[in-house]
Amino acid sequence: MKIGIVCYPTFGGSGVLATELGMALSDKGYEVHFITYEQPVRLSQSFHPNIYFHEVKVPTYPLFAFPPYETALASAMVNVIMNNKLDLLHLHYAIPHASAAFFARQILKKSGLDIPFITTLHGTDITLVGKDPTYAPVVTFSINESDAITAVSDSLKEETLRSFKIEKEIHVIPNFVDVKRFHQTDKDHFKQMLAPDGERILVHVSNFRAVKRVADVIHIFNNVRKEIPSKLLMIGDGPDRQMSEDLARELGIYNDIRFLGKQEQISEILSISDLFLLPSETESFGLSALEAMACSVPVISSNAGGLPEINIQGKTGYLSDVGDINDMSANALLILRDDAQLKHFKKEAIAQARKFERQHIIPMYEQLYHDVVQNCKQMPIEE
Ligand code: GMT
Repeated sequence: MKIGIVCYPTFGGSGVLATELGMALSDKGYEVHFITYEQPVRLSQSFHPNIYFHEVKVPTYPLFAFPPYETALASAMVNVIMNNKLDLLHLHYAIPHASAAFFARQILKKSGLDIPFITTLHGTDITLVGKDPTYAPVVTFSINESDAITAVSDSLKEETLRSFKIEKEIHVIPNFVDVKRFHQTDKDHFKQMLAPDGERILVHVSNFRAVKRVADVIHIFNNVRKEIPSKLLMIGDGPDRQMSEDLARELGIYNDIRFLGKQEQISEILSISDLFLLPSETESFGLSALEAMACSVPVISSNAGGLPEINIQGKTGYLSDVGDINDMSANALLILRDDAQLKHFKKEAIAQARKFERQHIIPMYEQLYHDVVQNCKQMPIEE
């Protein structure tokens, strides 16, 4: 089967998940065509003979205050589908991918070609951006026009049904992790460099958007650091990075924090970490937390969205109300104070991550692909 994957090519969770999915499918013999404005970051790490990358070019023109990406994307979809005879489009993040796919499909129908599309809802396409009245009518329409809809957690499915008038079933297919790449490896020399006196290492990975509450990360670390020797690794970049660096300086703890920026070898960093912090305002699943758990790192998180579906209270970590920095700090100390306790949480974290191993989850997508392609073949083409 030939599948077109449309996603944001960035370090964000939806793009990472889409890329991991494409790589897993290509390993299973599918031909995968990424259609996006840049090469997806995780794709650049290795060569896959079954994977093609089609760059969406958006020409500028003095008249365009906002170059029409959606139009360029729909045109790219039409060309890639015609040239490569794709069987299916899989869109990650509804905006604007689902409406562009709907448009491309209408164009192709004029040539007697029908191509089904699946929309995977990832998070803020529903919880923040999608609900905005500016986008809501198009988002609702294009989700409903999808041949199948998936959401990455039960929580996101419920929120979608609460916020939009959805006329179709939403299949929950959770995020997954490739434990062959994400597992704890021996990086003691690296740990020695970052924590020379055996300090505990806390870590946060995100795109530093407001929804991630990175200031809470700094405050939690400040509280932990007062009690036990520790270091914090801040991985990623985004709008709130400067603010969090300023806060660290104001609190006088900058020297115990490393702002490492965007990193590709996340599993190596997670391998030396003792605790992952994810105090998000909302989080439909929390792929970064799952990748941390796969590397045996327990998680302190908020209890927002889908996080309770992966982080198990008192087992793989702890969950607190959004913004409850004191509770999160106390929970972090509970895990970090005692070696035996930390070891126990690490064991539970990896056991939980294994439930989301990629070989358990990929077949769910495969089944859906086959059902959707089959249904589409049986339907007459209506313009
Ligand atoms: O919704 C977003 O913020 C976009 C997306 C991204 O590209 O960063 O992240 C979401 O998708 C991930 C993969 O499905 C989930 O694991 C993240 O929890 C989710 N982010 C949020 O809900 C904030």
